[in-house]
Amino acid sequence: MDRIIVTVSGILLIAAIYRFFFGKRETATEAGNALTVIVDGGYKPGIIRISKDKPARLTFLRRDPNPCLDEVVLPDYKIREYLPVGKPVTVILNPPHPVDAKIRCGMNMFHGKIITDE
Ligand SMILES: [Cu+2]
Repeated sequence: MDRIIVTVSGILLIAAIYRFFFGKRETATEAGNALTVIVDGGYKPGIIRISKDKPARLTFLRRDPNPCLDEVVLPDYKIREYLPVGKPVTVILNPPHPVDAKIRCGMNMFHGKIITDE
């Protein structure tokens, strides 16, 4: 019996480790026409999928007073916006969209990502 428990917990542990390193950490959230991104210890959702040929409207709502998150930068769109705490800020991303666009804070410490539909 003990041996079974050890074997089973061993297998579960290996599965957990495998998932940690190789599993998809976060799936993309479809933005549709508009999406609100919560800025709180990072960007939530962290991976946003937008339509290839359509403008996308992203509203950043900052809840985190950490000064690190004062600004949101979308370098691929040449956008840099100040985010007051609790006040939503909307940016419009116009096509052509880069395949993989970055979202980051002003100091390049927090990151998110925008990907496009094929
Ligand atoms: Cu920062």
